[in-house]
Amino acid sequence: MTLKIGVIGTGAIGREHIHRITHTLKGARVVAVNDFNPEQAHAVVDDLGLDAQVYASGVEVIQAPNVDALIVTSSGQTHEEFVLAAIDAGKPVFCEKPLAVTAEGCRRIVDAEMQAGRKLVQVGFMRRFDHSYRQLKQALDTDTIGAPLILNCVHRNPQSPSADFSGDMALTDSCVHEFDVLRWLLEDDYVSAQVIQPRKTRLCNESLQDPHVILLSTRAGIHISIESFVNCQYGYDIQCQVVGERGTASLPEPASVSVRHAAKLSSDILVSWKDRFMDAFDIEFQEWVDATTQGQMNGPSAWDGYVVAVTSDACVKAKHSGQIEPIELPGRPAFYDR
Ligand code: NAD
Ligand code: ISE
Repeated sequence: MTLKIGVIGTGAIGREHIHRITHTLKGARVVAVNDFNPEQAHAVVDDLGLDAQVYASGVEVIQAPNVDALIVTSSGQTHEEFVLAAIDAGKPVFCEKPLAVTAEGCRRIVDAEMQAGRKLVQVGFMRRFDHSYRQLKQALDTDTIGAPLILNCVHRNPQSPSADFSGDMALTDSCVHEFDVLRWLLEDDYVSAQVIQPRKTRLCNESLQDPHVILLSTRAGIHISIESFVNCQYGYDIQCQVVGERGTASLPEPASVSVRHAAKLSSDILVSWKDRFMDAFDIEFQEWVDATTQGQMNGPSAWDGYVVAVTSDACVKAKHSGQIEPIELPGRPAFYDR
């Protein structure tokens, strides 16, 4: 069976995902698209050689009778409306992060999904599908370094990821990937957050605080430090080191040829999330297509999207209060037990 997909949002990542479904993955086909900018949607259909209809609105894509499942890759503030409409139509939906721009919005999605009585939502936290994070998790799961005590993490982008990247987006848009992948890695939840605002780089928009240091504590008492630096200039650099009782384990660096030349030893650093996580996106979507075709939903859930939103809200509060802020989560509903 071929899963027939409707895509809402044909911007940077929408186009990437349409390309991978059409040209790399198996078992799915994009049959319907929409974007706020219809010319762009038509251009994507033409450029990628799709046999797909361009609809005038996202809701029409969701309701199209030949669409089995949805991918929502429009701007973050539109996600809640489209995910709720997909749940209402009883159709599985893959939503890029953030699931919604507020924790309340994520909670409305959680409640609607539970009301529907069936898991329909997956959130685009692709790092869980990345080979290097999976290797790191295996090292922890097999108790190689003993119990984790401290995590030192780095999330650096060469420049602000978009023209509208402002205020607290380092916490609500960028570090959401750490907030998700670290609780998956540790199988733990956060209990408090503190945000430090170091000396600002001069190499970005003056109104932006960059970098940030985010300090999280978990239920088990693990201390996590995340450096977020979205204008680091030199490349796209994701690091994670776990300090355990008997040793340390670090995320493997992306493979690159090691060059010895002119009295220097060098290797490449990637510059974009598209390249750093290309394989992770492919695995994420192939697993989603396969599971959805079988009526299952196994990836990061609406509950995971909600927990991340509660965490980023606490970080925003901590940044502005200068205090250590609690992260208070209600108990996970049995509906989301794995
Ligand atoms: P983008 O601005 O390039 O594309 C967003 C598109 O959504 C635009 O084409 C815009 O016209 C369209 N749009 C806006 N409102 C709409 C509406 N109401 N209906 C239909 N289309 C609408 O942004 P992007 O970089 O592609 O990001 C899109 C989403 O993907 C964001 O939520 C972003 O956080 C997420 N993202 C995730 C990753 C990742 O690593 N997982 C990377 C980049 C972006
Ligand atoms: C972007 O939206 C992503 O999701 C990237 O993975 C992240 O590195 C970047 O900071 C975000 O803005």
